[in-house]
Amino acid sequence: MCQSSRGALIVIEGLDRAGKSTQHARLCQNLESQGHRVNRMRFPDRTTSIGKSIDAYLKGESEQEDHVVHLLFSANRWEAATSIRAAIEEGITVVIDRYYYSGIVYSAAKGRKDLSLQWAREPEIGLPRPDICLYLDISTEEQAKRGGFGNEKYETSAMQERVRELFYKLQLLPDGQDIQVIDAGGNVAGVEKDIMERVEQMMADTRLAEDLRNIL
Ligand code: NYM
Ligand code: MG
Repeated sequence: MCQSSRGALIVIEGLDRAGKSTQHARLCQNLESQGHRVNRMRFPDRTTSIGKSIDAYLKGESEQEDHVVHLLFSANRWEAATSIRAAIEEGITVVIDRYYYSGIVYSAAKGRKDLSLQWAREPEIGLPRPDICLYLDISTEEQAKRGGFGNEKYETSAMQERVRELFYKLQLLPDGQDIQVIDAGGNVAGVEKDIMERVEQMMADTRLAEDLRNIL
């Protein structure tokens, strides 16, 4: 596959237990076997000092006011923004497990009037915009079948149902242009193929747009 001059920014999103980590790993391997240079990332990045505060919050080891934790998640992306941009400009494809879509939706799913989708979007403005966001959709019943939830904050069926509704609502807002829904209820290989087809289509469209820009 011929590479476009800049790398792509690809995001995998979805509910907890949707199979994001598996599909993230497979997509990265598939792109590498096609000759792409790939950087793997995930948010929250729990290794930084901001990430460590988020980790403690998610594990219930510390309390945070809802707006504060929202801003910590956002800051955790901003601290990586320069390196994401640099990688893309160097021709490296960056594949991220969760990004600002989760950021917006999980915070808004708390149901506070003073923490709307719109409010939650504001601190994310200016972060590198993905070429594609693949939203892995599974029903909350399927999610429960996959071994239930862990012990982290947000891992309750009531919260996950609100998150799923808001992922749908987000698709009607401007960020929705970047989101493609993947039915992640099927087998791993089928989901992997669906994802690969969408990514290849996106890359072909990007190359076409670049070629056109070069001609005009
Ligand atoms: N989460 C993740 C947020 O609430 N806001 C964010 O900005 C991001 C990136 O963190 N339940 C939530 C969603 C998950 C939790 O993520 C931990 P993971 O991918 O399960 O480690
Ligand atoms: Mg999780």
